[in-house]
Amino acid sequence: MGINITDPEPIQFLDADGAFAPNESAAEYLSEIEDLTLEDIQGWYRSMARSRAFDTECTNLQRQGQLALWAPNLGQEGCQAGFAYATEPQDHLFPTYREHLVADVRGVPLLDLAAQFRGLSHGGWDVSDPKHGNFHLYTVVLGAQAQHAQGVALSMVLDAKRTAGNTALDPNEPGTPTDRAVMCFYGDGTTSQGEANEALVFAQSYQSPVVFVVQNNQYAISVPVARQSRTPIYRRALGFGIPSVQIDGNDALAAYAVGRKFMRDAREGRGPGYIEALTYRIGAHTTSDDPTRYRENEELESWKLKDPLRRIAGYLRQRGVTDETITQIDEEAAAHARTVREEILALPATQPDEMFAHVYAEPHPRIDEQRAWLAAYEASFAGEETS
Ligand SMILES: Cc1ncc(C[n+]2csc(CCOP(=O)(O)OP(=O)(O)O)c2C)c(N)n1
Ligand SMILES: [Mg+2]
Repeated sequence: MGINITDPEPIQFLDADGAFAPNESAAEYLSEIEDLTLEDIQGWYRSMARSRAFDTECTNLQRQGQLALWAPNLGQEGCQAGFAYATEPQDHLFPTYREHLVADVRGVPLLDLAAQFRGLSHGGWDVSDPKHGNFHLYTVVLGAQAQHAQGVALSMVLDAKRTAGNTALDPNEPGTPTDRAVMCFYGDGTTSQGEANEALVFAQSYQSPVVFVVQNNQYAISVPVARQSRTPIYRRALGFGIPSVQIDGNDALAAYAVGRKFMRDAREGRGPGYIEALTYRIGAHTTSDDPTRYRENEELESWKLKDPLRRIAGYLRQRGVTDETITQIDEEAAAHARTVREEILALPATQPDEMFAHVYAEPHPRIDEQRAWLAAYEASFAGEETS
């Protein structure tokens, strides 16, 4: 037995070829893109091309043993660009482990991302450094960042209240304008996690300025989204009383327009929002995964036709940007990725022993035991060729 709700069409501005053809669902967001210039959108394309070239390099570097693991974002660049550019400098962003484009836009050096996947750093980057654009650390524990994001959003409410001389936190009062807000990313599979749902309870109760962005890339590793939910994911948030919409996630304009509106609403004290972006992970879940084991080639090919880069490039061409300009942007992106590749190759080798150093402040017998085991294991290879 189903619930009788008619789902509106996912919000879309551009068709698959990049023609500007906003659908009915997009109508109320049209004003959000009024101030955008062609240069702005060309800048988005630059970020998308940069991200794709970097992603391809990192996938290859993992195959060459230079990175321990890589989580590709190939295919998800459209919504990542739109959402990244929809945020303001003072906003805070909480990623999963796949928002490489967003990290780049906010100022996190791509080398820092790669170093983490090489096993060289425990956290990644210094979030308190203003250069890193309030882009928080990658989170592999699914859904944990939803609670962190909601907590930081709630702290923004408390700060605003304190400034106004009112420290009471009353769930019955309307939201508080905060001037800044939080964007929290997670995937379709993560919407089933307890923590992701608990964060929605708190966000709604306290009208926290947080926008949850679900990149529905159709899979949680090998589990298709239909196994997570028999109804569209965006509806989950409606059950919590949180405004929620579904967008074409390969349409950067749609992500920008909706992201901008929801983030502004959050900053103005109108509470949390939830956006489901329908996209597709063209690459593997991570370099440890073989997607041919669980998805059909036809499905992959059909999504490649909706490539977000091709779509924005098509839009730019229709607005008069020349093929030469597009090619030049692509070449700059490839050159940039080669530079990062050289930097990655120059990084020091990992020191596996270091992983035990920061587990506890004090020495611990279990950790000592594991360290000793690793040392003995490594010693067992002594004298072997390691090339
Ligand atoms: C709490 C927790 N459970 C399980 C895992 C193992 N795991 C890593 S990624 C993943 C799938 C996540 O899927 P989704 O939320 O759709 O994000 P995507 O990787 O597709 O971007 C799982 C189950 C984990 N990292 N954390
Ligand atoms: Mg997924």
